[in-house]
Amino acid sequence: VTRAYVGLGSNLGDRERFIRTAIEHMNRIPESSVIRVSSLYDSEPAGDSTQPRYLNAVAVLETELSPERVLWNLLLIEKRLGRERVKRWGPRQIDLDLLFFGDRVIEEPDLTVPHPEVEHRAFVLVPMVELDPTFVHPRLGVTVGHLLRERKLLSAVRWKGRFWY
Ligand code: A4P
Ligand code: MG
Repeated sequence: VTRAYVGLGSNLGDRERFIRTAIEHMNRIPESSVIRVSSLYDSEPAGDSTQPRYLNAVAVLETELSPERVLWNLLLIEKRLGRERVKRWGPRQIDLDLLFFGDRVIEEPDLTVPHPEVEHRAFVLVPMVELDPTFVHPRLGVTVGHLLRERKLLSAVRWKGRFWY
């Protein structure tokens, strides 16, 4: 069994509801279960800064599936929740990113793990540190706690309360 970390983001409509529904769907992925969810964080949009603010969280998924299979299931959930893919880094009801898959490093055409933006994003690092500050980024070889301190990204996210799961 592997611990996968999944980043959830929403910046259209009822953001909290999209995140909650996505977690429920994730818990129904075969041979997998959501064991923890971070708090919710309100964050400045990265990429296109004219889009609305995001609500972000990170969930821990324990799974027996392969990383490819987990990603496939995440993409299916995005589709079910009616995500319209307009543009890269643009607004969306729900975006699910496979941030980490245990200590695996994967470079495939359709799957890069750890997610390549992890170390630049407070809305990923802050919830990761909340879940486990000692988690080691397998490509960079340092903990997420270290990355967050070193990169001084904290100002870009606001704590929005615990996620009751
Ligand atoms: N893909 C490859 N590796 C992965 C991975 N580790 N996790 C491929 C998920 N997908 C991965 O993704 C396009 C393709 O990436 C997938 O089909 C998969 O095969 P996408 O979700 O359709 O495209 P995207 O999300 O628009 O682009 P991208 O590059 O994935 O962007 P990000 O990194 O997901 O960023 N600002 C704030 N504050 N909060 C956010 O959550 N999110 C984004 C999206 C931009 N700005 C944000 C936030
Ligand atoms: Mg994405």
